[in-house]
Amino acid sequence: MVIEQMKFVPDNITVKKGDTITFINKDIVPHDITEATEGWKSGKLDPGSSWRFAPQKDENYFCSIHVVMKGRIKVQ
Ligand SMILES: [Cu+2]
Repeated sequence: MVIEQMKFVPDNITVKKGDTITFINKDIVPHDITEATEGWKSGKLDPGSSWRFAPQKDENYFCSIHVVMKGRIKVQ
């Protein structure tokens, strides 16, 4: 999935347990992925960089740099 124009695209996805998601920052500014309840972070994702994540359960996340950016992962 990608981050572009200040949005996670798609911002709501369903994956199977064991799947790995790759976030690619196609924007011109840095972003991060911050989990909403546990607070862990991807670390800053500079433009053009990517981050891989294998969710084990449903996650709500946002960008701590731009807190209006939000997304949800559902794990089946
Ligand atoms: Cu951001």
